[in-house]
Amino acid sequence: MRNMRMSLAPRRAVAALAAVLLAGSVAACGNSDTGGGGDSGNDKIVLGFSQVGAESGWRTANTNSIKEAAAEAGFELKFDDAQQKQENQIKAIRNYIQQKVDVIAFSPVVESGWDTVLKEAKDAGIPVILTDRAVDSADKSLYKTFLGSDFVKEGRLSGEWLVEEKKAATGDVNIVELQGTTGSAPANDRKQGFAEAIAADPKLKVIASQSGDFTRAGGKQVMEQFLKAHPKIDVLFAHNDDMGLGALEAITAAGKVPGKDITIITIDAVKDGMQALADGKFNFIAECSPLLGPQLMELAKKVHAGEEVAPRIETEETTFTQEQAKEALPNRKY
Ligand code: GZL
Repeated sequence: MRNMRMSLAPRRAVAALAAVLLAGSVAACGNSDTGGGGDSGNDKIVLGFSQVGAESGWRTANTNSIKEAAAEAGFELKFDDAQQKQENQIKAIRNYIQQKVDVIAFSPVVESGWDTVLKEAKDAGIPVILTDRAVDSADKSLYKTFLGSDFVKEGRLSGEWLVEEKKAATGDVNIVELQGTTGSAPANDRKQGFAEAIAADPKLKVIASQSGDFTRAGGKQVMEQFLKAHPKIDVLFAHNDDMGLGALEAITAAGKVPGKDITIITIDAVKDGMQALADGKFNFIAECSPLLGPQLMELAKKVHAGEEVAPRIETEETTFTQEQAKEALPNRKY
């Protein structure tokens, strides 16, 4: 009998050990900081991303950075292009909530109108990360963090360069401004920063300011209107390279020399903009980095694991003159 018991005992011990190991492995899978998988059932972190659209070279570089970084991090990425429409972004975020993704990230096309859908995500227990653009929600608990640029600083650096560039000018310096998408954080903030900086010199006057929606077509169309309405334009301040590049076509068609007859300042520093700067068609660019992918994935891992993250993480950026663009161009990643 004892032998029987003895013969039974090892089997029971093995069964008990197997049960413990099995329980441990299940627990590890469910709680691992890289586990998750939402409804997809796999153990990858599932990130739902709503992108503004594909309106500019900056946006294309930003999308590439996010997709490449998600693949590198082993995430399952659900990606939606909202074609610059807020209702499409809200629809995408609601889809991600229904699919029970692990983390939601998005670049809000405009600052306002997000509280309802962000509260739905919060009630569903899904952390949200803002990338690139900010929202004006008073309730900061609706998202975990903001990763992106200081747009006011980009506008301010642009204005400060112009103040220095035109300090010896006599008489009024007439400026036209191509604003980004109406209601967007970069448009609001760049306009604010630029205006604050040029207030240092009363000669510098913004005689016209209108949205070109961050696109080349928009920049060309609005610049054509500016040129028809204003015989003396000394400076163009465009909130992004793409609108500046569109404006180049209108300026040359009007028989003026860009970079000489009209001083051109833009923001982003994407390859085509840097080429125009190196070629002397632009005069100054304030950089706005689109390469947010790797930092976004690190943040997504942390918020998914329930770790605290800083409420705002700003990207490192610089500025370029024509000479600096010539030096930097060969090594530009985007
Ligand atoms: C800025 C980004 C802006 C770029 C534009 O972070 O939101 O949107 O400056 C892009 O080129 O369209």
